Amino acid sequence: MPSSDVEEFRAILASSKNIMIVSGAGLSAASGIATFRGQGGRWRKYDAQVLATLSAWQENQSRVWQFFHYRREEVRPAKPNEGHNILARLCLPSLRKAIAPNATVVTHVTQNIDGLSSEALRTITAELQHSQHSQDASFTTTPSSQPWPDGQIIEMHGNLFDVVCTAHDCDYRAKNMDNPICPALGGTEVIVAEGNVEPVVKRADLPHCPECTQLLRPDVVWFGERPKRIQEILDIANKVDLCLVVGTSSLVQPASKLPERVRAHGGKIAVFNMEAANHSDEADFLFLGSCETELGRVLG
Ligand code: BV8
Ligand code: ZN
Repeated sequence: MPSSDVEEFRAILASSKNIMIVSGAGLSAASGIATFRGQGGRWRKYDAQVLATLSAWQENQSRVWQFFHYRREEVRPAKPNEGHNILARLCLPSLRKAIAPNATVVTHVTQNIDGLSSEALRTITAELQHSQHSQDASFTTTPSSQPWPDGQIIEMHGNLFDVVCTAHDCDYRAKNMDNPICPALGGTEVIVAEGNVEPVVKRADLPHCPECTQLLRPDVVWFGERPKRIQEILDIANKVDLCLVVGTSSLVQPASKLPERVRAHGGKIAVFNMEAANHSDEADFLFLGSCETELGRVLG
């Protein structure tokens, strides 16, 4: 039976050396981004999961690009919330030393493709560097003896604003912040959701590679595709002594299997979720509630 004892958890956090965070859509909910399985996880008449698949792409690239254009523009105005900021501070040695003084490697593996965790870390790092320039340089860097960099955010399912060329012999990939990403997609997100009033954007008008003119696709990991940097993630998980599982239904593999890998060698698991989720009954700690408030209350 998982504990919800804050002092017990803080003692484990204080003694942990290698910490992994595994986050999901619940971390970004307070930033106004629909979760996958909550009531917001639908677009027109389609289930978001159905559209996040290679077969949906092969069947109708226009519909998939309209879906991703819709999500790009849903995410664009969103800002990191306090949950993102607390996890970003845990990635920075000088900001975590009061609660995790022994941590030498913190890795944030996010299933989210909204980029908000990376944005929070960039912002807080810049603020820290700015303040360090006015004080001593206690902004430490990772000791070279470390097997992995400290404070990494790994977007294991990619990022909504990354595109990649579909041509097998072209290696074009890029960050693309254009709104709309191509003129033909502009405005399609406002088509009402009857579902059968679906604009058809011609393939020729979808985003194309500037290098080889072939079709571009969102550089995200669809169901059935290999998650990014998965071997590195699995290698790190083998050495983790505390895994924080934040805002995820823990239904999607291989992300949902990471805590099991941590527990296999005696690492501890702490779940922060609005409700009990898959595997949360096997966790060492379970803190139920909104992660944007629970993380602050529990981590101190
Ligand atoms: C792979 C990018 C092989 C695209 C996504 C049968 C059985 C088991 C597994 C499989 C199976 N058939 C196929 C599989 C494998 C499959 C899979 O797991 N399917 C599931 C559905 C059964 N996985 C794959 O295909 C993966 N690839 O396995 O390749 C491989 C493996 C290893 C090594 C080499 C090769 C690829 C999966 C990636 C799919 N792409 N996203 C896009 O976004 O469009 S997944 C997508 O769905 C998200 O990225 C996310 O990962 C997932 C949604 O999950 P959550 O983030 O958990 O969101 P959800 O809404 O479900 O839950 C939110 C939670 O937050 C809820 O619990 C809620 O209560 C809580 N919450 C809400 N608000 C708050 C909150 N908590 C706290 N505070 C709040 N405020
Ligand atoms: Zn190309």
